Amino acid sequence: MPDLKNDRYLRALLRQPVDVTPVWMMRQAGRYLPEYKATRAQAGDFMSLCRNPELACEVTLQPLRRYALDAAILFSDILTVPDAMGLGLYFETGEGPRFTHPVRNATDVARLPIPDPEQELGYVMDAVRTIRRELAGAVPLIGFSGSPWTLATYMVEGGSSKAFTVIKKMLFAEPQTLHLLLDKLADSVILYLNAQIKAGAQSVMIFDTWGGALSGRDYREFSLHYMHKIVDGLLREHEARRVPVTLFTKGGGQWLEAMAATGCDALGLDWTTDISEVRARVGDKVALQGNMDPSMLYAPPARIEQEVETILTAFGQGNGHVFNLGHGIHQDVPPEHAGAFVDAVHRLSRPFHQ
Ligand code: 1CP
Repeated sequence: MPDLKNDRYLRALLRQPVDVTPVWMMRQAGRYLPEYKATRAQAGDFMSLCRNPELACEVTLQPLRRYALDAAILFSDILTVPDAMGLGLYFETGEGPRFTHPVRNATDVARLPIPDPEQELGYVMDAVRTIRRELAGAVPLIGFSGSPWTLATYMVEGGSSKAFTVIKKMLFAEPQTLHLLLDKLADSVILYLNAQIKAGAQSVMIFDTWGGALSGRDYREFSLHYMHKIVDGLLREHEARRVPVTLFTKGGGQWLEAMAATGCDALGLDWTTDISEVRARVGDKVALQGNMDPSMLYAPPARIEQEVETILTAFGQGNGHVFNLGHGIHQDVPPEHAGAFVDAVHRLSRPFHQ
């Protein structure tokens, strides 16, 4: 791609040849970096950081200054969408996200607006435009959203959850209400991601962090169905370029064939699946992103390098692999270990592309 100095990430997502395996890290901008903590302190709090396009751009670029990453990811959060629907997002120190007005019944669902991405979420689009300008074609920019199911878990539970009892009560006792909510979220996410693409996101990823809490049948009906609707509604080509779409269901290893059948370009894998088996199952349909256990970054660099080699060997020769962690980087990982990881992927992957 003429306007991109490094297009390995996009090429790998489209299963085209690359010189070395591209790598980025989920949550690569975050609290393990002292410079992130300093910028967040400057912004005041997390949501003020998200709402300030210049500072959101600054933290997006911070990991790229340290490491030879092959992609930038928009600094924002999946919960900006429910916030824009009027739920009142706030962060309780040490407790994670909370909503002042959780969604509990059909009346609450009917009242929810579908946000206009250039209005209520205009600060996200401004961040995308600012980051694209500052990247100046160094690497591609990834846009993202939560999946309808994952967003709904926060909206109905009122915050983070471990057992998901409130949303599962809605799922089993009032499934039509949940379907109305998920459908509204799918429509909101389509508008939101298409606006990110128009603002400059060169690929998009859908985070279904909590899809793995469902049975196989419920996953298809309440999560995958709505991600499929989103994939169908996305701008797949923009300014004559393919915009690759990645789906990531944490704990979704059993359902990868069904996920690939949505027509997405790539699947994100957590560390519980063996990437060689996954390649045999779906590698002729989609690219694969993953899948080192993020806790491996606590190990000494020599052990990290060994693990990188193991995963590269498991994927094997050829195209269609984007290296990543199987979930977000932990906040107490030593930054040098992340550097050892990124360098190892580039250094050790060359023989797999000859
Ligand atoms: O204190 C802080 O600085 C806030 C910590 C933090 C950060 C760094 C939150 C709050 N969000 C983010 C950024 C973020 N969130 C990104 C930035 C881009 C990157 O560098 O990767 C992205 C892509 C997300 C997405 C996100 N937010 C997901 C999906 C991916 C995943 O990690 O599973 C989820 C589930 C959230 C919700 C959320 N936001 C923040 C927290 C602490 C949480 C998780 C709460 C929980 O466990 O339920």
